[in-house]
Amino acid sequence: MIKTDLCVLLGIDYPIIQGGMAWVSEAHLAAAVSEGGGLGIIGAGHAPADWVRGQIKKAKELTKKPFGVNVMLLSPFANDVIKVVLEEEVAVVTTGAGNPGKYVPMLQAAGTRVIPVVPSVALAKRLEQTGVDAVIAEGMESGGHIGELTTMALVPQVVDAVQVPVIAAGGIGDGRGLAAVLALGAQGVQMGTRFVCASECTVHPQVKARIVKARDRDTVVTGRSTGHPVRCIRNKLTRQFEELESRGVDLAELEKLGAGRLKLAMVDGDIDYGSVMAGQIAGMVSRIMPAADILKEITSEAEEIIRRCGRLAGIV
Ligand code: TUI
Repeated sequence: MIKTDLCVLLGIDYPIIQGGMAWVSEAHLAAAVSEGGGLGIIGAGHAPADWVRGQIKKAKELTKKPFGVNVMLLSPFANDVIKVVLEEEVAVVTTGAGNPGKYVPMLQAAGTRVIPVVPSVALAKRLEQTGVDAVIAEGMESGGHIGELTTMALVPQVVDAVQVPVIAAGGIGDGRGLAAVLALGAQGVQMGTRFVCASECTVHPQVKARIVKARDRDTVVTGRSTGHPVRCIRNKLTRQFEELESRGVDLAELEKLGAGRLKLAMVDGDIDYGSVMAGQIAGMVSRIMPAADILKEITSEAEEIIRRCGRLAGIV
């Protein structure tokens, strides 16, 4: 059994957090991951605060174990979502796509664990000063909105720079990934794409099928010119986006093309013209299985690898 400080900090059995993905990770997935012994996360995305409150209440009905909410800081509703999280006494808040510094004191005061995603050493150090409980160092192998560094390069540099536990994200889809980032000094992993393919995930079945079919080079990054690079599975939409970006069209036109596309894919199942956000490990996901089995499979694989590495190092 792999137990790290992160398991103690969060009261979970496995050092595995499920990424809080907009339009994907709602109460059912979050509760299934938490019930299975990981940390499930409701992804607030751009949703209004009332929707988030409804999902929190549903998750509380489905599990008595701790779960979290991801606050996407580009959302116009981020302030209101934080208020709801405080009122509902959610155990953990993860943040993405920005600096959550101004929210940390109020969340800490309420006893909520705060774990921001950081794409750089600089932001990790700045946020450590504000009192965050851990950081998620997310490499550009991830799906969705990404930074510049790879997980392999980012994680050890963040580990060296901060005292708080570091959770690795981006490019991790199985036990080999978990073992690898433990070797880099991480205390756990966050996985998104692998959990999109959990049986309990309510995303449109076309999205799960597309991920299962994906090969290694099927994701692309668009939006570098807008300052908001996003990794998705290549399709008709990403080709249109690339074409507009190569013509150097203005930001407003690109934003117009992107509007509503994540919901179109994840809820309506349009995998041609919707934004099928997924990480580079999509090519490694070969089947849909219950969240609890994903957690067990990954940790037992990692244990076996660590044992094998121990034998290689002459440790019996
Ligand atoms: O947030 C994510 N992934 C996301 S959010 C999202 S919704 C969206 N849709 C369209 C355009 C943009 C977003 C889809 N996927 N991952 C965590 C993450 N956070 N990745 C990178 C960052 C990040 C970037 C800059 C965190 C902090 C940051 O700070 C900048 C600053 O203010 O210092």
